[in-house]
Amino acid sequence: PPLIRREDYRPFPWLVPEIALDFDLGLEATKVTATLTVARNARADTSQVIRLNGDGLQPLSVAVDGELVNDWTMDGGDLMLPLPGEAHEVAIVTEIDPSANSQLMGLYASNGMLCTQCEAEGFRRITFFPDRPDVLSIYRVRMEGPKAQFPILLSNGNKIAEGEGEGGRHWAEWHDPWPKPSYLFALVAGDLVARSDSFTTMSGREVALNVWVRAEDLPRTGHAMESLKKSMKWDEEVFGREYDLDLFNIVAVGDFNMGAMENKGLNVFNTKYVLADPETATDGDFDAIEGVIAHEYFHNWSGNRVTCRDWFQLSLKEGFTVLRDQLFSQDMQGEAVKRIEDVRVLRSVQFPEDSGPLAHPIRPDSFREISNFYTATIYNKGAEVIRMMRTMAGPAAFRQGTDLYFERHDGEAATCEDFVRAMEDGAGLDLTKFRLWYSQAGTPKVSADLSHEGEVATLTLRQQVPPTPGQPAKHPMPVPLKLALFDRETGTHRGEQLVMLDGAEKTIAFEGFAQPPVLSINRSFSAPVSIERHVPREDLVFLAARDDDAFARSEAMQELVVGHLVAAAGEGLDENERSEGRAAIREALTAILVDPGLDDLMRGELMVLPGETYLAEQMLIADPGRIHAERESLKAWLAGELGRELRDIHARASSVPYSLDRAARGARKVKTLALSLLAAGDPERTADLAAGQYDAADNMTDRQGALMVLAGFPSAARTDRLIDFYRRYRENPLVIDKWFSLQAMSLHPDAIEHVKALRQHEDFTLRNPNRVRALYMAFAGNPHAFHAASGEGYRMIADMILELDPINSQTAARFVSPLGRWRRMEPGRAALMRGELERIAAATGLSRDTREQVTRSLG
Ligand code: HT7
Ligand code: ZN
Repeated sequence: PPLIRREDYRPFPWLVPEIALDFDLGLEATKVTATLTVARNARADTSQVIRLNGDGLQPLSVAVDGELVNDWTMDGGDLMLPLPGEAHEVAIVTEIDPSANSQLMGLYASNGMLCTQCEAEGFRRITFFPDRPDVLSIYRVRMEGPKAQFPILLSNGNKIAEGEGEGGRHWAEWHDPWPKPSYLFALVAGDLVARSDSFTTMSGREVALNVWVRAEDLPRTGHAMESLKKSMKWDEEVFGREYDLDLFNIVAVGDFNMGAMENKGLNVFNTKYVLADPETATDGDFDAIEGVIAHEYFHNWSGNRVTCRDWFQLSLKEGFTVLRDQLFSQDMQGEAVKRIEDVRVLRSVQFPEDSGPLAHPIRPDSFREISNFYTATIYNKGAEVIRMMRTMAGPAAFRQGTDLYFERHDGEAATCEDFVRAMEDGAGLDLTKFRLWYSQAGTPKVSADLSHEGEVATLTLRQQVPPTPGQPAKHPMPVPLKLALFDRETGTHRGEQLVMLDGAEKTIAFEGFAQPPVLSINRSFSAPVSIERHVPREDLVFLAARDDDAFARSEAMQELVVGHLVAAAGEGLDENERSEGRAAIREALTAILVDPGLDDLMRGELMVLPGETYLAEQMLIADPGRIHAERESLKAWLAGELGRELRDIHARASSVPYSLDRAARGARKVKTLALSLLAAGDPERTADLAAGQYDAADNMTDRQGALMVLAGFPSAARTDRLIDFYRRYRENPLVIDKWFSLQAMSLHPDAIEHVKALRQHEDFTLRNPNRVRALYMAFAGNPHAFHAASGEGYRMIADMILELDPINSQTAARFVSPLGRWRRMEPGRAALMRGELERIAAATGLSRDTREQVTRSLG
C-alpha cells in the first residue's frame, strides 16, 4: 500500500455543495442512490476527471446531468468520471450487503439493525464519493424499508418528512443544514426504543434528546442521558459552545470498532459507553460513560463545526476534544483523582508507544492506513500538548484563544497550525518553538538536580528528546514545569511557580533557604515528560505524606515504589537495600492508609502500585518475569506488614451502603484495593474475605472487585463464584465481557489455559470487537501470562491476529503493538516476540492495517 504524505496535500479540484442519498434498506441488500451536485473548486488545480473514492463497490449505473454515461473507469476501488463543464449533477447507484460487512466500517448489520461507521474512510464502502474531510456538503437522506423490521429510521439533522409505503414499508427523509464531511454521515434503522428528554440552550432553544437502545436495555439509559445534559451545560459555561440543532440522538450498538462516533446530531455509541445501572456497571463504567458521552458531544464544535483539513490533522479534533472531556470530568468527579488517572493512562499506554517502533508525532508526516493512527499519541498526548498551552496562558486567556479559533474557522476544515495561530493571537502566547511538540515524537526526558549552598538552592534542568523512527536527532522543546520548594521543617512552601525550560538546559537560583529544601516538580503533571532525578528516599516519603498538590503526592509515592522495583528487577538489591527500600514504602503507605484528611477516592489512588508495563518502560531492557515476581513479592510483604490496617479499611468500607456519592464510591475503591493487597500476602484467608464480599455485593463494583481477586488463586470459592457470575448475567453481553476479562487478566498460574478454554466457549466470537477485546486485550495486558517465558502468550496473540485479520482488520491490527515491544525485552523473549511478528508478516493476504503495523514493528 502506498505511503500517504502530509506534504502532498492538495485541495480537491471539485466542490460538492449538496448530496442526496436514497437508501432502499435490506439486511442482505441495500440499494444506494447518491446524487451529487458538483462544481469546480476555484481554489484548486483544475481537472477534467473527478475521482470518487470507493472501496469494494461496483456502480450499477452512473448518470451525469440526467444522462446515463459509461465513459467512467475504475482506478483501484475508485471511480474516475470525466466531467467537462463547470458544474454537474452526478447520480450513481450501488448495492451493498450489510450482513456480510464484518469489518464494521460503512453500512453494517448489528443485532438485526442497520447502522453506519464512516470515520475515517467508511463512507466509500457505501457509495462513491470524495471521501476526505475537506469536502463539505449539505446532506439530504431518504430511506425506505420494511416497517416491522426497521420501525425507527434515523439520520443526521432533522426529520423533514415521513410516510407509509406499499406492503408494510415506510420511509423517512432527513436534512442536515450544517455542511459536513462524509465521515460524519450516519444512518440507523432498527427496532429501537428511546429514553427522551430535553435541554434548553443558553439562548433559550429547546433541544429534543433521545438515547436509542433495544427495548430490554431502556432501564439502563438514565446515566447516559444525565451525562449528556451535564455535558451540554458545561460546554456552554466553560467554552461558550451552544448546541446548534433541535434534535440530538444517541444510538447504542453492540458491535462497534471503537468507543463511539460523533456523527452530526446522531452519535453512534458502543453499548459499553451507554448502558449502566448499579447491578451491572462498575463505578469505573459510570465514569467512562460520562466521559465518552461528553467527548462525543464536545466534538459537535471541536470536530464537526470546525473539522480537519486532512487526516494528518486528526489531533486537531481528537487531542482538543480529549482535553475538553478531561476538564469536564475533572469538574464532575474531582480534579486531583481524575488527573492522576489520566496520567496513569498516558504513562502506561502512550509512553510505551512513544518509545517503541510505532512512535509518531501528534501530527504525523505519513501513513499507509489511517485507522492505525487513532492512537494514544494523537488522543492523549495531543490533549497534553493543548493542556500545556492552557497552563502557559492561564484558563481565561486560553478561553480567548479557543473563542478565536472557533470564530475564525467555523464551517471550515482546519489544520493544527490554524489552532496554534489562534492560540497565539487569542491567548497572547508566542508558540514559535512550542510548535516542535507537533512535529517531534518521543517523550522528553528532563533531569532535575537540586544543589544547596549557603542560603541558595540551585536547580539545574536539562532535557533530552530521544530518537524515534525517522527522527534520529531532536531539538529541545519548551517544557512548562510547575514546581514548589518545601521547607522540610515547617512542611510548607512559598508558593507554586511555573518555570519554562525552553532550551537544552536551565539553571535557576532560589534564595533564602537555610537548609536544603524538598523539590516538588512537574506538579499536576504540567508537562508530558519523564522526570529523572536522584532524590533522597526521605524526600519522597516527605512528599508522599505532605505535598499539598495531590498529583505530586501520588507521584512521590509512585517514584518511591518505581525506584525500588526497577532496582530490584534490574541490577538487583542486597538484603540491606531491599529492606531499606521496603521500609520507606511501608512508611509512606501507612501514612496514606491512616490519614484522616484524605478522602477514600484519593486514598485509593495513592494505594495503586505502578503497573508492570510502566515499570518495564523505566528499564532499558526488561525482564517481565522478574518485574512480576518483585512486584508480587513487595505486595505480599506489604500485606504482611500492614495486614491489620488493610483489614480495618476493608471492614470500615464494607459498612458503607451503596450510593453514587463520593464517599461511597471511595469506600468501594479502597475496599477492593485492600483486598487485592491482602490477597498477595495471605491467599487463603483473603479468599474467604473476597467470597464474603462477592456474596454480600449489591452492586457490580464490589462483585467484580471480589471476583477479580478470587479469580487469581485456585480454590473452590473461585469456581463457584465464576459459575454464579455467569449464570446471573448470561443474558447481558457487557457483563459477560467482564467475565471473560476477569479470567484473562487474573494472577492465576493457569491463566493461559483458561484463555485457551474461553476461546472455545460458546459465547466467544471473533465477530464482536467487545468480546475479542474482553478476552485478548485483557490477556495481552496480563504480564505474567502474556510474557510467559515459553512464548505461548505471544503465539496465542499472533494466532488470533491471523484469524481475526480477514474478519475485522482494524481490530486485529490493534493487537500488534504488544508484540512490538520486543526490542526492549530480554533476549529470550525478544526473539520469541520477533518470531511471531515475522510469522504474521509472512502470511499472505494480510490486510493493509495489520501489514503496516507489523512492518513498522519489525523495521
Ligand atoms: N472520532 C471517532 C473515531 C472512531 C473511529 C475511527 C476508526 C474506526 C472506527 C471508529 N469509530 C469511531 C471517535 C472519537 O474519537 O470520538
Ligand atoms: Zn474523539
